Amino acid sequence: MRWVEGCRRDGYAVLKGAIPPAAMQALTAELDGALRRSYGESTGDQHHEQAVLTLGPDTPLLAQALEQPFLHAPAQRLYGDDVLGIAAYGTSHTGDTGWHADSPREHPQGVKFSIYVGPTRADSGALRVWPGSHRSPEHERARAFVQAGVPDADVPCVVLPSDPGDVVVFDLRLFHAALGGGGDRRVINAFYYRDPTTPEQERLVREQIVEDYQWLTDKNRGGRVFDPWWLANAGQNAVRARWIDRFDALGFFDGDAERSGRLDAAATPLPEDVAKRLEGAALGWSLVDGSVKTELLRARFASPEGDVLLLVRPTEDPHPAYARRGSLAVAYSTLDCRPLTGARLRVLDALVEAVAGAEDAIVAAIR
Ligand SMILES: O=C(O)CCC(=O)C(=O)O
Repeated sequence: MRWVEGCRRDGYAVLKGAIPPAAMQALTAELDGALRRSYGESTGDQHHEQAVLTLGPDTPLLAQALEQPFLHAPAQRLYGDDVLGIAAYGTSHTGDTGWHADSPREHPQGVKFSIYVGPTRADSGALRVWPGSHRSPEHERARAFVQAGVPDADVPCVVLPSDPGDVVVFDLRLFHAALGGGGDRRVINAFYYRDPTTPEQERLVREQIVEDYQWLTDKNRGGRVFDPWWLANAGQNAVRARWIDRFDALGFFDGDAERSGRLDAAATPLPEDVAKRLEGAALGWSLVDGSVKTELLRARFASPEGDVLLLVRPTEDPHPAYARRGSLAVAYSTLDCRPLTGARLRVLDALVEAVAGAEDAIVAAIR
């Protein structure tokens, strides 16, 4: 069976030797440099990943990778010629990455390409996946299983060992993990979305992209996802030019005042009274920072259970990932890859309840 059919059915594929050794060496050197510039010589803590966006002039090869045939062509085979290249970033993982899916949603449909720059095996951080969990009802079955607190190593899976130059392809809805990885497991990542075709799909893509970019900029310590250099597209790459036009049409840049020119859409820091109410409600957590704009409050909290980014919208938002609390819809995104099960899940859910206690102040802020 061709890999494309396998990937559609099972949610994953490994493209062996897709990147020639010389290109791999150059990409790896860029990744190493970017991680060093951002984090110094230290590797991540246990359970905490380092991440750098790679769409800027400091990493020109990685920035172009999204539109180069070695990644773009497989993405086109999966989702058609108009597939959208959404982001490129590098990571260094330390320790195990627990079971999770990168997206719980059916839209946008998307795929991630992960290129491990060192060899990985079952006992050294190879990606492992739950085949078929990118589709319902297997997705829900896998979710219930991993959230029931089964040890990570006992979750039924297929292990995907890889060598430098291999591209591990997996659907954003597929449950995956990496165990036994030790320190500093470096990965070049790219992800793509199927171009939405209906107004409803466009809306879902727009919503998701706001969260993706927020997540990426948070991981990247505040850097911009689309570096002005990438947007300037000095080399006039036709694929990139089409993506930028499409991103504009879809409203991806709405949260970016500078890019979109829509300054009224920009977020402002949390008003002091809202920050106080949140801090008072979420005892045991410290509010790191936050912002508000129309229909969206973001607040980042720190606790011994890790950092978490909370997104609060009005309750009319039908997004399935949001919990409804009174007139609010609340979602959170953890900022590390520790498993979201058992006690940790309960503590994070309790944070949602606590924050919902400041409902009136939040509603006033995002109105
Ligand atoms: O290598 C790893 O730690 C897994 C990475 C992962 O889960 C991801 O990229 O979503």
